[in-house]
Amino acid sequence: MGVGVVKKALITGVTGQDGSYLAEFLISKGYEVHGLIRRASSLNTKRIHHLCGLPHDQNADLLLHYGDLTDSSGLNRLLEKIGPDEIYNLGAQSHVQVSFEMPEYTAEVDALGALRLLDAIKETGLKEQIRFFQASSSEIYGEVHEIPQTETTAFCPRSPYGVAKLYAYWMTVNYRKAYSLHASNGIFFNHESPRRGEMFVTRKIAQTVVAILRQEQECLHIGNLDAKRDWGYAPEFVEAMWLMLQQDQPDDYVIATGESHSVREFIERAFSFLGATLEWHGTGLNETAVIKSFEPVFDFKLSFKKGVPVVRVDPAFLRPMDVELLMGDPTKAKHVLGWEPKVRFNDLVRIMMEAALADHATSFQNIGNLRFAPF
Ligand code: NAP
Ligand code: G4F
Repeated sequence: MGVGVVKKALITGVTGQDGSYLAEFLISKGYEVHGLIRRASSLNTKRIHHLCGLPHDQNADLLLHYGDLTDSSGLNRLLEKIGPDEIYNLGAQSHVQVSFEMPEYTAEVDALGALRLLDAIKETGLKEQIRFFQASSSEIYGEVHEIPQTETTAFCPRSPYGVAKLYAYWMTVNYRKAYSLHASNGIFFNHESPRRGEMFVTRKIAQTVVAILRQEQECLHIGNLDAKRDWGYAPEFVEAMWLMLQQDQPDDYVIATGESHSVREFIERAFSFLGATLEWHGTGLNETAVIKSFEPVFDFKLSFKKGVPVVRVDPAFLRPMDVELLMGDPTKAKHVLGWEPKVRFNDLVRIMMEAALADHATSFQNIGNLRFAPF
């Protein structure tokens, strides 16, 4: 590519948490950024609204195209039309619990969606030009075989989502080897932010804890308290995606913090951010927590009802199978990409809680607690 030529990137999943941060990042690097969005009955663009401009605006930072990962002909047309230099495949049915309810659809989008893009690249004649990033997931490790997990740890997924992502992982490797595509997998461990969907546990906890201490909600209904996750900060993770595509050689990388904490620890730290400590009672489905002490650290009114459980285990949020412990080793990413996480667990909880307090001007009662029929 000659000096001064603007690089073009296509992002699937641009309306999601990572897609929105990646779009901002690539725009800041001077890319022409295109995003794939699904048609929805109401607007699904709140995370990227600030990048979109008006319909007649030729100079909008982000150019949107309707499409879907289940629609090969649309994807093929889009590649021909845009002629991207880099494709970031972030689109997915990304909720693990939902994947147990919609296994076939999850495979259609998360597994075959990646294949459709890889094959479109191979068939368009742009194979020499396009570099491809696949948003792989630590869910592909599933059952714990090794701690911490590295690029060489065995895969043993424990959800339809994990299985679908593993198919996409291997297809990416296969297209790289068979057709010399510049195609890389980022094996991303959990990463969070104020833009995280409300149905994921960190955002749900942060928002609900604020609602409880403002007496707008009585209790946090939660699933597996003892699952451990390696939680990082999403804006840092999108930079790793870009770094992978700037390498001469495509490869696969673990992107993680190297720390692991339980859902229980996240809850305790979220309450303690507002000055409350918890006392746990019972076990299993009967486990609850009440507030043991409360010393307000903010000058606005916060309070709670004494002796009333503020956390309850609820079977509606338990999965048929869960991944018990994820902890990634990002050494390869550090050495090859020069990528390192900066935001650690305590900072992350603070970021999520500060955002929940700020959000609170708009109502979010019971979000993340939508009740569906139990399994
Ligand atoms: P997210 O917030 O749930 O965003 C998912 C995106 O995919 C949304 O833009 C969604 O569009 C889009 N999408 C869903 N179905 C689609 C379809 N059929 N065709 C086209 N687009 C579709 O997810 P995220 O947290 O940003 O994660 C980004 C990617 O990284 C995902 O592939 C996820 O599986 C993977 N990942 C995430 C994490 C994490 O901790 N965040 C960790 C490992 C891997 P709508 O807005 O219209 O729903
Ligand atoms: O926040 P979660 O739903 O994230 P999960 O299942 O780890 O998946 C996320 O990270 C993956 C990377 O490892 C991504 F590939 C995937 O797309 C997604 O972004 O749940 C985290 C843990 C789980 O063990 C879950 O069982 O929290 C536990 N949990 C306990 N109570 C809950 C709840 N999870 C949710 N969503 N809601 C609960 O009430």
